[in-house]
Amino acid sequence: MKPKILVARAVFADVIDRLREHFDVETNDADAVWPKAELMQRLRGKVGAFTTGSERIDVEVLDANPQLRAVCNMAVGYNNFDVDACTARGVLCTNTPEVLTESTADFGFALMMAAARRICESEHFLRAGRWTKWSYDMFAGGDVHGATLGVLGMGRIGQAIARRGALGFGMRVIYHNRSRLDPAVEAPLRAQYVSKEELLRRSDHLMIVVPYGPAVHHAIGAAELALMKPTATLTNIARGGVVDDAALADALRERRIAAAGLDVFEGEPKVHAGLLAVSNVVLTPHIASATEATRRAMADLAADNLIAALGCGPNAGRPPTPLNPEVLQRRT
Ligand code: 8YV
Repeated sequence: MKPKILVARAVFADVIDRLREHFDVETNDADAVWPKAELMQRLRGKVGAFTTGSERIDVEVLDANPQLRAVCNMAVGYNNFDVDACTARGVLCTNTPEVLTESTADFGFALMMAAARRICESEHFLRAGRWTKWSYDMFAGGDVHGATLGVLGMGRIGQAIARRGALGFGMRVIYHNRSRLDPAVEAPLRAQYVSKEELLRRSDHLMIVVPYGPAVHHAIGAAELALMKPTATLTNIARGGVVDDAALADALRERRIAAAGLDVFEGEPKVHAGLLAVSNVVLTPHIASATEATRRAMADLAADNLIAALGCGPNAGRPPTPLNPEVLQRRT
């Protein structure tokens, strides 16, 4: 009998077929976001789960399913996993780093440019039939080229955005991170490490790419927004919760910063009413990694991880991107 797994959201059919070669697979053909009780119930008897950011794997879920051996996220972010609780129970966690870096960086840059150059705001104006004449200051925004790009969270995606800014757009790059990068990594990006306060004060375009965790909850709130230039933009492609959305909506409404580009939200898919009410923000539904090729690569990597984590396939026991490899060492 094949081991049982759960694929918690709809995904490419050929990826499911590949999983079926090794496992007895329960799928979610309706692509519903299951409430926690239903997720726990569907996990009964499953040794592995293919998950996305929508499925929270916490102590309650784990304790209701002590047979679980691996949870494999189709996402680089893994704040939906309680990794420590998984490790304590011998459950391997994996994510999908690298494969989405460039697509996500492209999207972050596009959001920043759309916010700075007021692309969505002006498009809505045109579609509403309000364009009757050219004016010297119509939708005048801020320049991106030659401006100061501030990156909060200089991991893989932050570095890919910095590269676009420095090499493609002649931007000065400043960044803040838990720790300073090796100067050999900074040099080709022409990136300067600064304090968080200096980052906020100097950035013309602030890019939030820091992974979410309790330590960065509301890392950008009213006090931080108050340090920013009135001409600055803020782009968040990290996670909802890093930015205090209510405080950001106030700052945008009162034009204390010029504009924002947001792909992630606190409590998404709900979006704060204050953000929906202002025109100087570009809002997208968590699609920064959404290119056909990248979503395929993410799904393939999550499946590779699950197959290997459960001791199948050519890499049995050696999943490519484990988050808690100590679980594997304990298994040998
Ligand atoms: C995913 C993401 O699309 O990888 C991440 O961390 O935020 C996105 O690329 C989303 O989390 C669905 O799993």
